[in-house]
Amino acid sequence: KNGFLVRKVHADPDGKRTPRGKRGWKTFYIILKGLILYLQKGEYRPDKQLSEEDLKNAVSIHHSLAMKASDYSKRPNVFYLRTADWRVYLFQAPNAEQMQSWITRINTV
Ligand code: I3P
Repeated sequence: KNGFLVRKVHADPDGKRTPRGKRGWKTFYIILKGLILYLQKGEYRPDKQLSEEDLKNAVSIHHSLAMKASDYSKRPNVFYLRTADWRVYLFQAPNAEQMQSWITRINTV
């Protein structure tokens, strides 16, 4: 599954609160391949290679949990992703259907 999502980093490994200055929302083209969520920055092209920075942004979704961010009201269609090493991300989807589709895909790989 691929598509554009807006990401906010909420917690770093071990659940440590992500420091100010690194908590902003950023748009990525997301590619879910196996157990890895690749986050590609910049303009999307089908033939584009993942950059070194894109690989650093990649997230393992092995033993992760995605769920609707019902307590987050500043933006619509936002879901949480909590990873096995207790990072927490917020992702904003373009609509409710896409949000649900990402949650289901992440939780059922
Ligand atoms: C963050 C940015 C986020 C905001 C976050 C800020 O600043 O303004 O949009 O989250 O608030 O810390 P920076 O880009 O300098 O990291 P919200 O959009 O959810 O308000 P937070 O620290 O309360 O999460």
